[in-house]
Amino acid sequence: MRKIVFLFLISLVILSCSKEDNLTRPNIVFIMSDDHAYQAISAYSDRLIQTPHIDRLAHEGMLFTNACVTNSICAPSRAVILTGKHSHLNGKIDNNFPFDTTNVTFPQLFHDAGYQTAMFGKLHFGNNPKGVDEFKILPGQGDYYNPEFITHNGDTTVMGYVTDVITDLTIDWFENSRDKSKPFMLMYLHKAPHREWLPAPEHYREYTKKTFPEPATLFDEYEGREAAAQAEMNLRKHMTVSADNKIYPEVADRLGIEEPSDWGKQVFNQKYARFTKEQKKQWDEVYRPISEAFEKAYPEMNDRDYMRWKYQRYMQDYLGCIASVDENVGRLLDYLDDKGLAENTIVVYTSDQGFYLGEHGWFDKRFIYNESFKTPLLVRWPKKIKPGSSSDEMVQNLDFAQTLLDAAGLEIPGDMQGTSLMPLLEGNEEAWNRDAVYYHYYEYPGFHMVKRHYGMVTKEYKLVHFYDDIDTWELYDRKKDPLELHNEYDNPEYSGVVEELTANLQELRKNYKDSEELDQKFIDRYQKAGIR
Ligand code: SGN
Ligand code: CA
Repeated sequence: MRKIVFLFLISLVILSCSKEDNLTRPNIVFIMSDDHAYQAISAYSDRLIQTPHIDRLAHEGMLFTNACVTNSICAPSRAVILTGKHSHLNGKIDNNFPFDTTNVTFPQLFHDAGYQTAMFGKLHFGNNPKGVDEFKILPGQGDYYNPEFITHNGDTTVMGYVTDVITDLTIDWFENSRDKSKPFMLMYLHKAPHREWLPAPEHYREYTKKTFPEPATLFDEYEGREAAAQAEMNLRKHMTVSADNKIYPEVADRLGIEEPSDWGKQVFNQKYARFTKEQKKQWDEVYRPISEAFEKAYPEMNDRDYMRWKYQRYMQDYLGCIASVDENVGRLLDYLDDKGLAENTIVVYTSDQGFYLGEHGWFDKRFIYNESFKTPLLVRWPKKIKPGSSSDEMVQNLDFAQTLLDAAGLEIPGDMQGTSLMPLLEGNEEAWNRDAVYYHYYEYPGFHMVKRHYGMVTKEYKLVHFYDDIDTWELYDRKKDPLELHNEYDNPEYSGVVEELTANLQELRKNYKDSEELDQKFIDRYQKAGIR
């Protein structure tokens, strides 16, 4: 009898502990959008757009002004975030080859530790994310209008605009599927503002009327930067006037505009075909007159005029997409407030990488240059983070898994390669001693033709090696040359810096277990697959 009473008491203690744990362990809302440039968040800069809802996370939490990625492209970045390992170790070096599902991902660890886990929106790879109790994810890149979703119970199409729909699904999960006896780890992942930038009707009506300031480097000629000169990301030359700028294909044909391929017109037609009758009508009301005006103006445009026109069209649609993201982030934050969940929920806002908004004449990402290397990062956790704080430390998406595990008091696997950001979040900068980060991009040859490169970045300098079918080095003095227009690698004044940084870069590669053998292995992979 005594034994039974003892066992009963013990189980009572265990039960109340885990209940207590579940009440005190933080919830997590990990918000990530796709290709959201920090230049398009007003907490960073209000030159282009106001994003009051995303900014709330900075006002009520911490803004990281020097956050960056390890490999600036979608699926690889997501793999780094999930595994806490660099691309060369998790194996997902590019968007082409599949993700190795034997990798341990941080949602699995949360799941195993008793968290309720869910994922809604764009993952980009795989159709059965491990470690999540419930998911509704877009297949591949997904669609802006009337998107399809992959779910536990097969595929489903949801009518509406993707950013609104992903939020509806998320709030619906809170309302109907949440297990209140457990903490939750939710991944709320937007497709927007990915190319080809289709805003919601209320926002294209507004944004197509706006004019935006041009970046200082819109007409960059890439002097001293051979790899940059060879990339295919220039607004005038490589952005399609149909799919990207939404000029009806018959207008482009009448004007005799030669596109890089037929692809642009096909995509325009495919996207248009997805609209309902009402969506087509709304679209035509705004975009027909734009096409008509363009048809009149184009014959008089010189190259510079055409570049400027493309930049404006690009920004109108890109920023129109952001307006929906901001609005929907606001909806979710309000929901957390209403349900009394805000206090002990860590909310992270980030993007899978940064993006060029006309800087260097570009769109897209991939390069180690600032606009695509850096990524937005805002974190709110009222219990631990001082409102309105900021950090300019060099943190990476590589650190996210460890940070969240650490915040939840969970064990961190020894082979993860990042560092927990908890000391920074708690205002303890002295406990942070990273002075350089490592970067490695692989997807070449491929879309936009950005050469393979790796590099090291400190607060002062950036040293880069472009390799494979090119062998060039670049050095930037980040303080003197924030626009990264002057490659100082061959400047004798910097020879000491070059020598020191080259040695440090080799050391960094070694520490992260990257090597020339691995570089070659990944080149061979392309050879074998016939991609080159
Ligand atoms: C698509 C885009 C490219 C983009 C890649 C990768 N073209 O191919 O511009 O670089 O995706 O983007 S698109 O008009 O078809 O979208 S990523 O974010 O998935 O890495
Ligand atoms: Ca992306």
